Amino acid sequence: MRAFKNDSFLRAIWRQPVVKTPVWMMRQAGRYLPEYRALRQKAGSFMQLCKTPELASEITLQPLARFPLDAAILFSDILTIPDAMGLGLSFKEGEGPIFAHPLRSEHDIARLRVPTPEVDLAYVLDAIRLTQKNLARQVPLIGFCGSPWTLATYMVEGCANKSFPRIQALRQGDPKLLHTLLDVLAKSVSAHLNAQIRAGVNAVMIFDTWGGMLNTADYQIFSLYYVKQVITHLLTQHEGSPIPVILFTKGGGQWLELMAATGCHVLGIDCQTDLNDARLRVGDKVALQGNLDPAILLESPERIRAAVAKTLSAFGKKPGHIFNLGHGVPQQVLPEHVAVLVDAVHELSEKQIPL
Ligand code: 1CP
Repeated sequence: MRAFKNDSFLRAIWRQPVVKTPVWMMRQAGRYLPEYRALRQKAGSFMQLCKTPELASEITLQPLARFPLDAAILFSDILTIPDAMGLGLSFKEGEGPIFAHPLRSEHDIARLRVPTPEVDLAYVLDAIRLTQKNLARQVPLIGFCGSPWTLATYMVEGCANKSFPRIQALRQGDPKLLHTLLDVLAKSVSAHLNAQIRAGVNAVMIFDTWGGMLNTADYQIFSLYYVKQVITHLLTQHEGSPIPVILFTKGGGQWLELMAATGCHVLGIDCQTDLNDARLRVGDKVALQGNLDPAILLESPERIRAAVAKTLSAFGKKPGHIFNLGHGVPQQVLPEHVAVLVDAVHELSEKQIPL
């Protein structure tokens, strides 16, 4: 295995002892950083940032220049796959994603093809190669995709629509057609993750942001089944290093045992789930990543430190914890507060007394 200057993230994933609990944050590169906002303005659009490897790489590294984070996550988006399938993605400032050609008919779904990542998503792979060069093995780089179900919600709705009327109607009215869509998405996601692995990412994360809206039976049928399909088809190693898989289902706290049985190596834990309870339930089957409430970052440094201490002690001084938020960094957070969080995780975990 090629060494990293700081490998605590990978050590924690494999549940090996670490001196300090590793920490990274979902959306660590993003709108709370003034240097991100400046670059986005210069580039003109979010997609321009994603599609220009030099800019995507620069943004990936922005939070690492400020904070001693233990992992980098590629700056990109889960919706690049539907864009590569021809749906025409754009982001309106403050309004989230919009597709020019959302899926509106059986014909729209039937004609979808699995993209060829090396051609249709080459800009993501170029960004990975450039970022790895710039990172110079300081810390590992995480690649990612959305789950088939989560991608399907955006592709069918056409935009961010938290009540999901169209995908709910499809699920109730034509589940067979929905399965056709999920199947082509599962193949697309595993192809894209494998291409990311070949381009050099050191771990992959699957974001199942909308799995939690399903009932337990439907979660297994429409989300978990396809996540399992994806994981089954992933390269398990690259250039002699094992490639771990992190699975995050927002609102999935009640299904941790099912999620841990997918073949993933880490479960992302949201803030609705108690970390100690999660650890007791999955035992040493997988490592856990999470789960500080992102809203804490809007409070005072003292309260941030206290909340970090609470999260660390909820997990306990055992191997297998990667500190993270329960969801992404809110836009309004002061970068100085993120510095407080990262330092607190490192300092307090080093001093933490075995429970
Ligand atoms: O400047 C801007 O307006 C863009 C804001 C932004 C950012 C910083 C978007 C639009 N995407 C991203 C980057 C991003 N997206 C990353 C980069 C790495 C990092 O974490 O630093 C990642 C991993 C994602 C993943 C992503 N995109 C998810 C899954 C994670 C989650 O938040 O649950 C989802 C659902 C998306 C879709 C998306 N992209 C952007 C927005 C605002 C959204 C959410 C839309 C909605 O509210 O439904």
